[in-house]
Amino acid sequence: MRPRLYVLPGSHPCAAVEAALALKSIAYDRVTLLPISPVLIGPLRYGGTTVPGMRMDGERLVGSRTIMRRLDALAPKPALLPPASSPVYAKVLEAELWGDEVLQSVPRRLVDVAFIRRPSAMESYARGASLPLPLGVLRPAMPLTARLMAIKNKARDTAAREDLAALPGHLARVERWIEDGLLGGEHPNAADLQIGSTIRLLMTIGDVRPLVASRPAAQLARYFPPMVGEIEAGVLPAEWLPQPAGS
Ligand SMILES: N[C@@H](CCC(=O)N[C@@H](CS)C(=O)NCC(=O)O)C(=O)O
Repeated sequence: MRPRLYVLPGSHPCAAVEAALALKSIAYDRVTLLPISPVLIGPLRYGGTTVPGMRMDGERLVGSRTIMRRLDALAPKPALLPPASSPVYAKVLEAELWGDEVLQSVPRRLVDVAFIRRPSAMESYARGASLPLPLGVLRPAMPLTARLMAIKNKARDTAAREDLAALPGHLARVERWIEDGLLGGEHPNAADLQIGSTIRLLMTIGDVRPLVASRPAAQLARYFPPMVGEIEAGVLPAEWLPQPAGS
């Protein structure tokens, strides 16, 4: 049976899983949910309250890393992890975990605080998505949706400012892994997909793009098609932004 993948428009862990499915040439059905709805729909459909979620025969899977492991078992080639006997196996898992538990939340919070300031930008991330309701129906609810998303993700202004201050350090960590050959290879591993999907999303935020695009870490976005969605520069307060490297 074809796996059924549950996603949200613009979701970066969903993009990571979709890239893995494409690499492994696994055909699947995508179900696009509306923001906030996974809390209600997810437990029944795939056993969790966040996306990505997956249903395969009777099996329910939730979480990008869990799904990646399952995809490697389902279609071992190309492998998303080095062999367990390899000295870098544990390091790739460590980078993937950090990408999931630390870096992934950064653009989530930044996008949320930006959407509160510019709810109309939400629409751009849904371009081309097969939504359960027409955009015209959803549009009036976007300001409230932005607030609910921010509450769910604990995306307060203070947290967003801390994220921006920490971003150069996060990118430096990614770049050390690239230098060590752990990330950025010709064939992406699970950590490349986890971190690369986050870097790609960061670069859709116009105020953040200059902090990322000129950095070696930006190359990890190349494992993905260009992303739809854009929050124009000037939405985040200028005083929140660290200076781009080299300026
Ligand atoms: N770290 C987990 C969590 C994923 C997560 O929080 N996904 C967000 C979308 S990027 C979500 O489901 N949000 C629920 C909502 O916005 O309603 C993973 O990689 O699967």
